[in-house]
Amino acid sequence: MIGLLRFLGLATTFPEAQVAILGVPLERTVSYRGGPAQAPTAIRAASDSIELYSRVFDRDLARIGVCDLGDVDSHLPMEEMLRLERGEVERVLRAGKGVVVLGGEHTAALPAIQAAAGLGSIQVVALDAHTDLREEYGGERIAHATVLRRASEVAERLVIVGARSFFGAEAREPVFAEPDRLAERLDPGLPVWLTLDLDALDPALCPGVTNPEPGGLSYQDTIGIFRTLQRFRVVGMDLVELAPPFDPSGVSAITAAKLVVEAIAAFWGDSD
Ligand SMILES: [Mn+2]
Repeated sequence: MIGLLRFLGLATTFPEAQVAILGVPLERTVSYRGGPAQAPTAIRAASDSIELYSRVFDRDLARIGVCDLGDVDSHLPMEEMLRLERGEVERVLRAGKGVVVLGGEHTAALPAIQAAAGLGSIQVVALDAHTDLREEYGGERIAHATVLRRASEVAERLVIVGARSFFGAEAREPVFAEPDRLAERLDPGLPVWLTLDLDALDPALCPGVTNPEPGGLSYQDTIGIFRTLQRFRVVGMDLVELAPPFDPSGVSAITAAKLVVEAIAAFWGDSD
C-alpha cells in the first residue's frame, strides 16, 4: 500500500482502526450528469488539506484510528460491485468498527445498509434533496432514484432530511423531517445508518453534485444533524453523489472530505 492515495494520508491498519473507509466508485444509473465514479479519489485528494483534529467535536482522528480499505473495482458488473461492497461492509461491522462508504452514485448506499440491517435492526437517516423513493427507475429496482425505497424495506425506520424535490404525491409520505425535529423521529434504542447525498446541501456551497437542487442545508445545519445523531449509536454512513467534473473550484470535494472528518469525530471518537 506504500505510496497509494489514502483518506487523510493515514496508514493506520485495519486491526488498529476504529473506523474503516471504503470507496465505491459506482456510476451506472445516473440520470442527469456524471462524475461520481471519480468521487472517492477526489475526496481522498481533497482530504490532504484537512487537519485531523475536529474543533467542533473536540476529537482527534489520529487517536480514533481511521484506515482506508481502498476502492471496490469499478470495472466489475454493477451486481458484482454491490455484492463485494456488502461483504466488505459486513466484515467491518462484524469487527465492531465504524464504516464510511465513499460513493459513487447513491445506489452505492444500498449494499451497506443491507449489510448493517442483516446484522440487526437499524434505522436510516437520509440527507437528500430528492426523495429517492421510486419503486422502479428506468425499469430497474436498484437505482439511485429508488435507493431510499429499497432502504426502507430493510430498515425499521427511515427519516429523510433536506428533501425539496418530490415525485408525484411522495411529499405526503410520513418520512420527511426538518433538521431540528430529527431526534424526535428516531428510536433511541436502534442503531443508525446515515446516508448523506451531498445534494442535500445548498448547491451554492456544494455545487459539484450530479443533480443540484436550489436551496438546501447549510454546512452548519449538517454539523447540527451530526450533533443530534451523536445521541444515537451510528454504526455506519455513506457519502454519495459528488461529481468532480462539476466542481471546478474543488470546494465540493473539500466539503465532502471535511464532513467525513466531522462525522467520524462525532460518531466514533471517544472523548479525550
Ligand atoms: Mn440521492
